[in-house]
Amino acid sequence: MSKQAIKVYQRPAGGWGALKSVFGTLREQGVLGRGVGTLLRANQPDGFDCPGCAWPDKNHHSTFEFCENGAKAVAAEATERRVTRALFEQHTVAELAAHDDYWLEGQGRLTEPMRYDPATDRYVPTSWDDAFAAIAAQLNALDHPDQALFYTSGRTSNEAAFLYQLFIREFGTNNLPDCSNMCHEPSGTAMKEQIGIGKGTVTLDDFEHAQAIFIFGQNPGTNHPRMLGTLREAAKRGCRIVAFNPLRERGLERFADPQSPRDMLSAHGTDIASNYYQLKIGGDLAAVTGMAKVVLEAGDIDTDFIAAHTDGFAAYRDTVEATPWAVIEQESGLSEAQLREAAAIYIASPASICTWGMGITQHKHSVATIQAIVGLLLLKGNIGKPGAGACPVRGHSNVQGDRTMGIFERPTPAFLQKLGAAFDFTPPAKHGHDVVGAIEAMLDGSAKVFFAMGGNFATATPDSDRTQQALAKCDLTVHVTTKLNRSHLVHGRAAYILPCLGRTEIDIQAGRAQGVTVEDSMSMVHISAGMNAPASPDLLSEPAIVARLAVATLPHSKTPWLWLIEDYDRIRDKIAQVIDGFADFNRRVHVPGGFYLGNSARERNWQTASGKAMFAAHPVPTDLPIKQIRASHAAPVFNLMTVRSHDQYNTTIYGLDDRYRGVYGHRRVCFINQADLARLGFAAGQWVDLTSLWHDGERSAKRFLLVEYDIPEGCLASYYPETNALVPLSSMADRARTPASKSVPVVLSLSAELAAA
Ligand SMILES: Nc1nc2c(c(=O)[nH]1)N[C@H]1C(S)=C(S)[C@@H](COP(=O)(O)OP(=O)(O)OC[C@H]3O[C@@H](n4cnc5c(=O)[nH]c(N)nc54)[C@H](O)[C@@H]3O)O[C@H]1N2
Ligand SMILES: Nc1nc2c(c(=O)[nH]1)N[C@H]1C(S)=C(S)[C@@H](COP(=O)(O)OP(=O)(O)OC[C@H]3O[C@@H](n4cnc5c(=O)[nH]c(N)nc54)[C@H](O)[C@@H]3O)O[C@H]1N2
Ligand SMILES: [Mo]
Repeated sequence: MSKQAIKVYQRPAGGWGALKSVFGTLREQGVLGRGVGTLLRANQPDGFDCPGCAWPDKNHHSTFEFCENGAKAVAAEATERRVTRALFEQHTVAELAAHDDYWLEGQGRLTEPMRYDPATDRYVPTSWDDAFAAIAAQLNALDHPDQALFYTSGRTSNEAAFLYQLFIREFGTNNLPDCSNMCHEPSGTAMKEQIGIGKGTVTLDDFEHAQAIFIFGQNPGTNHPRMLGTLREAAKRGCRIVAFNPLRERGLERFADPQSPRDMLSAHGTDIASNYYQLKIGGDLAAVTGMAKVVLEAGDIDTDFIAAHTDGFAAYRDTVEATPWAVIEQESGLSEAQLREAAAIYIASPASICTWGMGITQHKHSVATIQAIVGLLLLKGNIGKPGAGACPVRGHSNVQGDRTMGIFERPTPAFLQKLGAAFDFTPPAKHGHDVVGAIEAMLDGSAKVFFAMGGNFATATPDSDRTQQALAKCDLTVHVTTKLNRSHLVHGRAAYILPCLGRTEIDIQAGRAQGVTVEDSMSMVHISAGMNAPASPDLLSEPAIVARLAVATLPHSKTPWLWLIEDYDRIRDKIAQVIDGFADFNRRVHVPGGFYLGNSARERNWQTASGKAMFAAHPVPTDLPIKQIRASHAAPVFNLMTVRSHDQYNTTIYGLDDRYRGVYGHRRVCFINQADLARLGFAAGQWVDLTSLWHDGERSAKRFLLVEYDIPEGCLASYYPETNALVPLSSMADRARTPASKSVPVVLSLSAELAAA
């Protein structure tokens, strides 16, 4: 280990460190000059939507909003580096697969369609027409359309997503797994049932009026850096910000806004969280139950709201009141005094927002936890009034829009009916596979074709070894993509790489530049138009790829596919016909700043089974898998959460540092509490293997550097995706089926070669 591998970061999030990092990235991608120009067009009314996160921006026409990680996402797409046929001539697929993901990403943008040639184990150039004809022939040769799976990652535009789901349903299946299945699926499941809509109820304006903001299981300093600007403004006007997180994430502690001279001149920045609770992994349901107990005890509830707008209150109250403090303290890892303090802030605040991220959704009990958070909000009528509401902070920049467009394996009959009527066909009614179901279907041979619109399925999904076996069993794998990644190398018998335009690039159809649309985390829909020349003249746009594949696959389709993509306004007119909330889409989206889709719960219009908002009674679970496994094991079993470092975008690795957590030059690290190190007789700086324990067997991931860290005892943190091999396929959220990648039961052992040395 080099001396500089671990070094405590003293500075605030943002600030000079962020500026330095942006210019380093632009230089590395060879786009220092053009890159700055490109960045200045991010999130501007005539520019493109930042391909980073889904955090909204003020009316989409503010001054340039600085964000280090958005800049990295833009630079990665606008890079000067290119993958040409030469790379594939030089390397067999087996040789490419021997490189790590950082190297694959570093090769740059793909430039022409490629076909896998089994005779030479190489990808070889092919024409678009040949590729579409061959893929269509294989799709049409299946015994049933349900033997094909069509994955979507959340960068895909509304227009592409709408055409894609239409193509898939005309083809005859609802097998539409998407990245949301691994992400905010529990938020949708919980909120749809409870308040009648699976989306956040707040807008950015609410953050200007909230008196308290509670942030659960989210690391905005890295994953939604523009949220820090919003939080900084809130903190400065006296809003209380309360964080629940096993780690002390720097961005939640303090932030220096690069646009504020005062922040930049101070070594400290602006304080963000006034209260920081380092709870145990998975302890949020217990913590929120504790807070609700205090609120109920104080009687400080909105009885008018509860009477008029909710049901289930009595059973909820009984469940909360019956939960003993001993259980709450034990399961949350926080003291009664700490939870009373947090509850006092909630009680004193006339308008509160709760936000959450993957620290909440990727657990077995995630749906119950989210319903408990929303329950806490309902107690004081904190939904549907200014400055208050529920805010699941989405990941990918258009993951929410893709769902709105029908990327969903369980569509409602009403949606299918409208889609069928608009395009004169009968969509399939049978529900399709989600991500975990798709992997199982490939493993058991019932699915034979895997098609991906973006993403990196082989690496992003749980149980990497089994997922990769699953993909390798397919007859055909196809990836629409911008960059080379592992999923292209873990391929079926036949395989295609179809390179597409990115969001920063000009998309010309029938001689005219086209714009696409996206929906952010707060239901704002706006237009996005690229301004860079395409990375290669041989790229097609995602809508064009879908349309041409549809023409090749569906000879009897009544949809005018090629006419639709000549002018994306035509696609939007169809969206307006099918999707609720999109009436007059073209006119509304061309207004600078776009438009708000609206949110029924925000209007206190509860589209639930009972017509009211629902209090859900969820006892604090005391029998989670980690507990059962601990009970049957002699060695200390840890609860591992798999998180993002500062230098990655999901499976895309930008660099090897995690600056705010003080890690440099390493990704295979394991954060551990000092007392646990002592208990194991291990020391920081040693290398360990991680073995996860599950009822169907053990899984291991080798060689992680132990880093002593301020994390609760019994808890560990490591980076995703290096640890995905440890996540059992069957370990997932109840009801939402999201892989439980924030609670993996593991044991540690010293790495073999080093133990011997
Ligand atoms: N730069 C960058 N931006 C991104 C992404 C990226 O990879 N890079 N990914 C995008 C995507 S798809 C998504 S979904 C979002 C993800 O954004 P986040 O939700 O912030 O993602 P994670 O890094 O997984 O961080 C989870 C946080 O939850 C905490 N945590 C873990 N377990 C628990 C728990 O049980 N309880 C509590 N209270 N906290 C817990 C962790 O310490 C960590 O701070 O970001 C999006 N934006
Ligand atoms: N252990 C563990 N596993 C996790 C998570 C975790 O926290 N822990 N998080 C989960 C979450 S929240 C998510 S969202 C998933 C993410 O899963 P995915 O969305 O499948 O993965 P990404 O890494 O975001 O996909 C990156 C790839 O997308 C392609 N790409 C980039 N831009 C474009 C574009 O404009 N068009 C097209 N067609 N392709 C493009 C590039 O080839 C790039 O390599 O991972 C999940 N997996
Ligand atoms: Mo995500």
